[in-house]
Amino acid sequence: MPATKYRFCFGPWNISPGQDPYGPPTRVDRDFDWKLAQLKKHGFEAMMFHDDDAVPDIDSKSWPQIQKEAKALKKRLDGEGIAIEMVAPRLWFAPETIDGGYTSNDPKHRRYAIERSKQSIDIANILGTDLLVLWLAREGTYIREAKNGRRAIDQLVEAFDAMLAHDKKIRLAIEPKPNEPMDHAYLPTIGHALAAAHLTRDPKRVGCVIESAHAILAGLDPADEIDFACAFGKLWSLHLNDQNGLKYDQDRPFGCTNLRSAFDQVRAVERNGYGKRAGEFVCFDVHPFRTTKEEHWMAHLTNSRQTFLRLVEKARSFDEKTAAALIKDRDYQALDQLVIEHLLG
Ligand code: GLO
Ligand code: MG
Repeated sequence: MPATKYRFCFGPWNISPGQDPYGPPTRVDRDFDWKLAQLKKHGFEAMMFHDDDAVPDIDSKSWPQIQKEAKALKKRLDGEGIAIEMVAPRLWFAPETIDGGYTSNDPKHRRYAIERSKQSIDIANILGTDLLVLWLAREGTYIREAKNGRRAIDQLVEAFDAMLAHDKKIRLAIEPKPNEPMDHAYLPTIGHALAAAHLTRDPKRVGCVIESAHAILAGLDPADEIDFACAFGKLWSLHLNDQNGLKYDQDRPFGCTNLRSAFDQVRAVERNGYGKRAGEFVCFDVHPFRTTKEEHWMAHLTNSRQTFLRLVEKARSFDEKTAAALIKDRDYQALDQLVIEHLLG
């Protein structure tokens, strides 16, 4: 089988201006045109979009207006030869989603979340992608007793069902994350997401997105998460990045903290053939450090891409024969060193 020729992607939010909960931006934010130009210049082939990245101030606009702007964006990106990887309803900014979207205790707010998700599906149709990513940011609670965990699963499934019914072709890719912004999330891992898929009206159209940092925050190995999702044919997008331990979600450059784990993720991607099918991109959900100067603003993305490609070479040149012999002999001590020498060499 021919080797995968990987194609790369990021979202406009990945060129972020540096604010954190303790301080303001450190770089002057740039407009969409600049970000698109950077994406092209650095050899990325696709962009991911929140619904309000595609149509800013979306809640203040009528559907005809939203449609008009989405169509103009599609025309623009087609003209530039840039694919749209997915659309994601940004359900964590609006006043209606303070207590969560699909699992809010207020029925009006749950309705808002579902209607906005359906609208995102209509936008995805205009933008020519069948993938709706659901990062369930506020589907959890800070106070466990404030919500009913059993009812929350029913509400999530009800919301997924409404989306699946709204469009016969749309695929939902759940992006689990165990915490942040919430204390605990209701679908914290890929196992939870894929199990919930089976409660929906059309499990075939519910899959997942794996983000390296989210797996690490759940105490899991991102490479194992990739293999697990692929065993179900459910890895529909991939957010590679890195994370230094159990802290806030760091979205560090891919491989910058744990090169060996990054190597293992690339091996998992390679052995499962992720990236071969149309619409499969390697996305980097990374942010620049707050200290990054404007002139180095793309480095976290270009470095992630370069590290990924270097690790593809490493995965392809790994001495599989020797590794197989060591595995047969149960000499995992030598196998361990074989990997280290290969990465160092
Ligand atoms: C945050 C998530 C976020 C999503 C994005 C797409 O932790 O990783 O960046 O990937 O909003 O839905
Ligand atoms: Mg992500």
